[in-house]
Amino acid sequence: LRAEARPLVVGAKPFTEQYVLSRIVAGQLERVAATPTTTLESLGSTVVFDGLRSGEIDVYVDYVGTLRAVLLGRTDAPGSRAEALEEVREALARDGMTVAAALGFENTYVLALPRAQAEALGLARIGDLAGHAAGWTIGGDYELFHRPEWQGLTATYGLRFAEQRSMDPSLLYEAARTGEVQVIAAYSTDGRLDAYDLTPLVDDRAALPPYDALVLAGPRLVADHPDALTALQALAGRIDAAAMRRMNAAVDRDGQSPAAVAAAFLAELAQ
Ligand code: PBE
Repeated sequence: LRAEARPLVVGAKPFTEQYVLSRIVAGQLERVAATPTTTLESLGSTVVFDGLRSGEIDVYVDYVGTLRAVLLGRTDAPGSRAEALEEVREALARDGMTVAAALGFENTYVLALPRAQAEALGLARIGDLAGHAAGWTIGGDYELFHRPEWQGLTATYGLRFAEQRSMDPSLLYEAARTGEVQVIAAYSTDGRLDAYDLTPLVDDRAALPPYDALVLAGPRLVADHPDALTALQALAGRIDAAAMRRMNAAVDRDGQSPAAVAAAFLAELAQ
């Protein structure tokens, strides 16, 4: 079998933005580079990165802060956005991987709560939670409470919640609405922050790293598929935070499929 005969494998983590972006990546590879693809979905951050490094996965989207903390084991605060990206780039290159494109937005964790509650209690910054956390439950995805960033965040602000509840990220917003949890660790590009009228609390001590979204290419794609790499590079800077939030909302609020949202994006990109 020639190397080109195996389709390129596109990976995705288990949330809406990843479903949309993996289809954008796959569509771009098929349309521009005429490369067949298959998709492996719903993988955790560690599994999908290990898959990229070992060659089981050829391309997926990850975030600078995630790569730096979870995969490179860095827990200190990065000097700047550019430095964090550079550290990640160098570490990837050592293992034959490359950053094909920075998409143009970041998706950070953001602590948020219903606006009425935030206003009633006068909460605007993460530090303002200090007097409430001991009696509150916080909801988060399946990774956050085990991640170095959570240790850093809670240490920086001296927060200890009564309970940390992990759940599918798509359930967080409803849990905040019903009061099952008092605060959630949402994603900043999620369309439901607005749809559910949630107030994001400001990380004024910069406890969280930057989370710029990167299209990562694995060793086999880098070595054997120059056309595919060029096709991915064309995505650089093409999605800002507002555009990503709109695409996420089209799925989560309006019920469109990730495939339809990706197709509409690619049609516009091709013009
Ligand atoms: N994030 C925030 C997480 C999920 C949302 C992008 C930092 C991640 O996948 O690493």
